[in-house]
Amino acid sequence: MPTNMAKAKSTRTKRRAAAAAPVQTLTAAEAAVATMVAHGIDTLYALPGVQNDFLFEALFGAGDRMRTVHTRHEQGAAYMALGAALATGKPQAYAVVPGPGLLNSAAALLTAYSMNAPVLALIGQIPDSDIGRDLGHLHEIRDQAGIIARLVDHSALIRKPEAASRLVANAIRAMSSGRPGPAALECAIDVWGKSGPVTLQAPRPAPAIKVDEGAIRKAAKLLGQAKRPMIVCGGGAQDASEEITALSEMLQAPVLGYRRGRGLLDSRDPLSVTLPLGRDLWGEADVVLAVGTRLLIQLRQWGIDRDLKVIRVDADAQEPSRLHKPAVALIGDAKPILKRLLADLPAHNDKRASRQAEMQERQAVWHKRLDKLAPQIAFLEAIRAELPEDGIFVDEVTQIGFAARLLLPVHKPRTFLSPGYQDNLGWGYATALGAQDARRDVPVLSISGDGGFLFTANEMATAIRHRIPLTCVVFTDGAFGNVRRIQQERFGNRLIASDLANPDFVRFAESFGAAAERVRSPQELRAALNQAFKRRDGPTLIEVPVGPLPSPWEFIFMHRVRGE
Ligand SMILES: Cc1ncc(C[n+]2csc(CCOP(=O)(O)OP(=O)(O)O)c2C)c(N)n1
Ligand SMILES: [Mg+2]
Repeated sequence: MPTNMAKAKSTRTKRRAAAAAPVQTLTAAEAAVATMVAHGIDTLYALPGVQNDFLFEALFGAGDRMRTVHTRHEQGAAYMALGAALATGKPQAYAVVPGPGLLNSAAALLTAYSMNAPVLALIGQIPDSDIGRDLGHLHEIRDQAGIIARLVDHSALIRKPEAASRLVANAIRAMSSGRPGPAALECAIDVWGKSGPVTLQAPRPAPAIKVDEGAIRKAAKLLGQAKRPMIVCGGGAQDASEEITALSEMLQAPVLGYRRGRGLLDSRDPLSVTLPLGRDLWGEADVVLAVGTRLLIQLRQWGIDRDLKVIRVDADAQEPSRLHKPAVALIGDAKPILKRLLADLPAHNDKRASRQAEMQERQAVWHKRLDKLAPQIAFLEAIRAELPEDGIFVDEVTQIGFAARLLLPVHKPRTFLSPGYQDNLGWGYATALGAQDARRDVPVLSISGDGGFLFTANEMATAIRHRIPLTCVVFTDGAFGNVRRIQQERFGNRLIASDLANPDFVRFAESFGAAAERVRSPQELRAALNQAFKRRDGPTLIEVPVGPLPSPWEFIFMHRVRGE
């Protein structure tokens, strides 16, 4: 197109956009809510309080355009937003009062940061002109903005209605541009309700990142000529499952996903591996393509040397060189980068024999050794038999969870939610509740130990109130079992702070109005899950009493296979 024509067209487009966005008189809260709706956020997980009264008034006014799901504790609201974000891949939001409300939600916000999850936190504030004066207002906390700035990369204070829409739009854009992650906006008690002239901001697409063609060619050559290529993927590869599958096939490269990378290559493909086989393969590889992963276990536990060339694909330009200088770093979204790599690779790729039979054999050898975890495996088999392929499994820091990371077959991306490097006990139930709320079309299964479950079990009331059909299985051993086993094995049975007094979990769940039963074997668990997944109007709890379970740690913390 000639330049003058292009200019005329862009002026026309701008004029049309301006015409479509008239100035309206809105409160800051109405502007914030309308902007979230325009950006596809249709649910706010929230717990009210006086600082945010005008926000809830705006939510009431928004009617069906914005659902408000209120929880029983702020950590529940924030974990629910996180679960919804992880299950959908789309931005989600929660709102809480300042001070204790913010701090109650902080573990979930921290987890959203660690997992690069697009969660928007709306946080109340004391009167605008008193912020920072330490006067002792209700819920005042010193330097709230400073605390927030340590938890998220993007934050701002809404000070007038005119700015509200732009600040919300900027926050949502920041949440999914570059390295995704949470954002937070504060707004004072006397600002949410103020009216002013507002131009609602429409969503703008994330800035396109130019793919480095030279780096693509270098990566394609390295991978094409590699004798033992391998792919490692993490949470940043969630949307590139198709490309990873195609690359694996083209290169006959095994794909390692341990927690957040599970399911990117279907577990039924013998090239799809977890730990510990992944570590053996890392020891043999000559070129590794690492997609959306910090590669911490590999570089720190398993080691690195000059014989291994690493190609990093990451949305964050800082990440690839943090621990080790890669041979090639490709910066941007995994999907378009891997698409370009797939287009270039055939020109450089060696003829490759199928590794299917070899990998099948090696998987079988490890499965024999992993049989040490037979009691956990039997329960996981019952779960896999009933949970449909697109059903979502939400992991916890519990014995069955550790085994699931190694052994549960996962068929699709975003169907295995695992808490990343925070590995925070108690994330499970509320995060799963958010996943189930956002994905009503598939069953979601939360697993917990008796320790982790009681962190957010109060949110069963939320499941009842909002008719969220989450199924949870609680494995009860009367202990912080993981801690207890370490005290037995490493500290000569000097048991401290690891035995638990439990409620009757079945009666506990029933008292909320949930369906509940106790089962005593994998067969009984399977039958109970079958019934639970059919129940679509409310939650189910299944308690499974277990004894001490065999330790998985030898398969997780494994010694070095490369370098010094
Ligand atoms: C927020 C948080 N606090 C403490 C821990 C330490 N921790 C790891 S496992 C565990 C015990 C888990 O007990 P339970 O949920 O009953 O699972 P089990 O090991 O008995 O299967 C604890 C306290 C943690 N991971 N996260
Ligand atoms: Mg336990």
